[in-house]
Amino acid sequence: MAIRYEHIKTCKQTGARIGKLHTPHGTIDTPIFMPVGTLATVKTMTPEELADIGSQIILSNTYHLWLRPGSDIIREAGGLHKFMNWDKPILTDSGGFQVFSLSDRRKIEEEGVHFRSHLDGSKLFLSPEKAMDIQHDLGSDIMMAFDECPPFPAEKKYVKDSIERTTRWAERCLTHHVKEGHDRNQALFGIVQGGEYSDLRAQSAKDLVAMDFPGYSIGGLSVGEPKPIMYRMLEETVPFLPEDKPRYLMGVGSPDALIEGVIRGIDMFDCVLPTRIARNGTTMTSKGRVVVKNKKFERDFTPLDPGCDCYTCRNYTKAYLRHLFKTDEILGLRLTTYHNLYFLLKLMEDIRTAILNDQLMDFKEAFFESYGLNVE
Ligand code: PRF
Ligand code: ZN
Repeated sequence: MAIRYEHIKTCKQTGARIGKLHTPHGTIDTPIFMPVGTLATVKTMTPEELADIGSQIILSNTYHLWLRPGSDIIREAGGLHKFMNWDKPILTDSGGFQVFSLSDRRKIEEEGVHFRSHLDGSKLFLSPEKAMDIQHDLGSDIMMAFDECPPFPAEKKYVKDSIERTTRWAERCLTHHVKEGHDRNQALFGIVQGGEYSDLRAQSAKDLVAMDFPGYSIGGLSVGEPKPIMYRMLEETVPFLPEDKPRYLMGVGSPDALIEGVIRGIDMFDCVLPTRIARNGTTMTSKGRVVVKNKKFERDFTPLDPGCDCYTCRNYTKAYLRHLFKTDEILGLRLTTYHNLYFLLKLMEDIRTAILNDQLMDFKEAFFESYGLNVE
């Protein structure tokens, strides 16, 4: 077994849990947020900086790295860890979701998905076996099964056919993964789908759990549905997942959803949100979002978040950040990205401490009071 989940404690106030996930590249504390490094780089951040702010694991993408530079090149480099100089754990997504979100023309067949490259329009084909082969080349610690993420909303009949195919694909992924002999070094997660339909979520979860994956992802959420639906789907999915395996909610990273997800039993999250909004000058602070380009900061010589002790907040003012963004200076992107990641990683650390002290509900109320309830 490539990974092992060690349960540490369950919060008496909420039922949220803390644990440790042991992987081939080290142990991570859960619940955890994973910064996104789609193209083998978390945009603007060096791996040393990522480690400095407490990143324990990052996410990267099969689809993008397959196209550029090519998974053969990463294999020849000695794997993704060596290629990008990051020696802590890496999780890779399978490409399924990226094919559905980036490519307009695609055809789903039982064998796999035919689609066109979002770069040059060339014809491509991705299958469960291919998605495994690419992730074997990348050498990630945790790999994702090849799934279909239906859009929201979608007809129930469509979603039912889709989860059944996703389950068959998951079986093919597992078979190929084990046959190639990579299951001792790389852990393969199954991905629960089912749209907004509780019974389909339950069916998807049960079918995948019967295959005994070392961890389970929850996909198909945060795709445009209202947040109460996402929270209800978590409540109706998590009870079907084993207690001794990690649970990963894919593509979720707003502070409120992180807290609500942890309360519902989630251990792992990833999202481009903190890094993407940072690059257009939007930051997350203890008092809610701050848009640094705002005219009102022209002469504001105070830090972004006076309560934050990150490098950006210790050394720079809002007026300076605003100036960097107004003049398109690269340092601006680096400083806001640094702060946003620091903020979310610190939030996860505070959540873990609150669980340890059986105080996560109190923490949630205090956080929302300060951050504002109408968020993201
Ligand atoms: N499937 C995969 N990756 C994903 C998702 C999914 O459903 C989502 C949905 N939020 C984000 N990333 N494979
Ligand atoms: Zn800061």
